[in-house]
Amino acid sequence: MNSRTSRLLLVLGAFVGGLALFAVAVFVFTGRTPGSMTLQSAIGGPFKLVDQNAKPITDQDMKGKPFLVFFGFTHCPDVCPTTLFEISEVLRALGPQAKDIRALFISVDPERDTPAVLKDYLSSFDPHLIGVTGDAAAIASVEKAYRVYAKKVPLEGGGYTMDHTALVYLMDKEGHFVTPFNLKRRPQEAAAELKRYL
Ligand SMILES: [Cu+2]
Repeated sequence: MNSRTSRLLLVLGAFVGGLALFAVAVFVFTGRTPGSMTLQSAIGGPFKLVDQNAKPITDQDMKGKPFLVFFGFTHCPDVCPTTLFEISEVLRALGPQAKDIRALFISVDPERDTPAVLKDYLSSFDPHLIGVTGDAAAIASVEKAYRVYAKKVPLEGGGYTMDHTALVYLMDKEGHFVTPFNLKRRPQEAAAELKRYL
């Protein structure tokens, strides 16, 4: 396993560990297993950003349709393109119903990922994908809301890459977190799960 992969696993582990701790804490403090409401409200929330056409996009625009959220950056060498490809396959498997859900790719690298850069990058993937960016403060705030870890890592010889949480979040019509969305299965199966939240 290279250091990059192990770092990503660490990030994933920290996230899952954090959720488990949260669930345990709720259990200890209240003496009952957390209801869906408490876990749902732990992830997600308001945001004010812009899409790949430089149009404003907020959490209010997400109301009424379930949506997927994935945080990443266009310079990502492997995880992001793979994930966006997998999401594209699921959207394709949804057929005409792809218009009834939304899939957001939120940049953790707003310095380089301008709307124009996102638009160009996403032209390689399913057209239903929505690229999202914003100023540093707005991105930091949405990362916090989704409990996303993202950190700049300098590269030898200049430039930088980003370490980041690589989970895909499934959110329901009301914008509540449902579950991390599993893409490691047949696109038809993943699409069938999404249809249950329409
Ligand atoms: Cu990435």
